[in-house]
This record gives sequence, C-alpha cells and structure tokens, in this order.
Amino acid sequence: MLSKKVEEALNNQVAVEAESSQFYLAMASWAENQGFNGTASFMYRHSDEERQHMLKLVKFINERGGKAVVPALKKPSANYKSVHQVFENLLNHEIDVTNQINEVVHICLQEKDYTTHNFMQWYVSEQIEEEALARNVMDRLKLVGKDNSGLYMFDRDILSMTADSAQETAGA
Ligand code: OFO
Repeated sequence: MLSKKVEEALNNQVAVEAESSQFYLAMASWAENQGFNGTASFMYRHSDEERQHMLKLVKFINERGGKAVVPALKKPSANYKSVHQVFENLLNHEIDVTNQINEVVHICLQEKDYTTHNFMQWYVSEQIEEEALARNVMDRLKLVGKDNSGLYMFDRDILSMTADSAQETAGA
C-alpha cells in the first residue's frame, strides 16, 4: 500500500512524464515542418518513450492500491529557433526530470517504502542514459556549428543515435 506522500510524489511524476511527452511531440512537429526529418523522428520516438514512462507509473500506482491521476497538460511552445535550441531544451529538460526523480526516491526513503524505491531505480538508470544521449547530441551539434551541410549530415545521422550508442561513446 502506498502512503499518501508517495502516492502524491508518483502522481506528480506521472505529470512530469506526460509533459515530457508533449514537449518532445511539439519539437518533433516543429522539426518535421522545417524539413529536419531525422530530428523529427528522433523526437517522435522520444515522445513515445516518455508516454511509456508515464504509463508504467500509472499502472504501478494502481497496482499498489493508489489512484493514478491523468493530468491536464500545459501547451508547449510550437516555435524553436534552431535544431541546436531544440536539443539544448531536451538536455535541460532531462536534467530537470532527473532532479524530480531524485526527489521521488528521497520521499520513498523518508517513508520507508522500499518497494517503490526499488521500482524507481529503473527511472534512475533511464535518466543516466537519457542525459548521456542528450549530451552526446549537443557535442555533435557543437562540432557542426553553423555549417548547413554539417547540419544536413547531423540530421541524417541522428536517426541511428540511441541511448546505448551514447553510453558507448561516453565510455559508460
Ligand atoms: Fe522519462 O525519461 Fe526523459 O524525461
């Protein structure tokens, strides 16, 4: 059984994951309209993954005797200045999400809820991968700079970038 505090923290995380999904969907749509098809598919895929993260939490809350709450969502921005800005937003957003996850883990320990603590470890590892991936993409974009043909190649190559390949490059 979940304590009220843990249930609230998990429901808050449901909203965070749902908002991540919306945010990346907005970026995917922007990229598609700008002709950056590789970036668009990367973001569509990322948006789907965030929805899965949300569902995993919804099911866990309900299985443990709580009530999952499906949240209202803020409208994300539809306009971005550049592909660089899109990925910078992605990295900053993932860093915020990691902080939120750490907060949930902290509450689990305070409440002595070791079952939920164990469940949350999946999210802890996931954040390491997602931050590594976002940093790796930013490093590549720094090399590209303002060069248009470099950006074209980047957009083509982004399709093959996954969290696993980012970790290999990072030597993790
Ligand atoms: Fe849910 O992993 Fe990103 O935010």
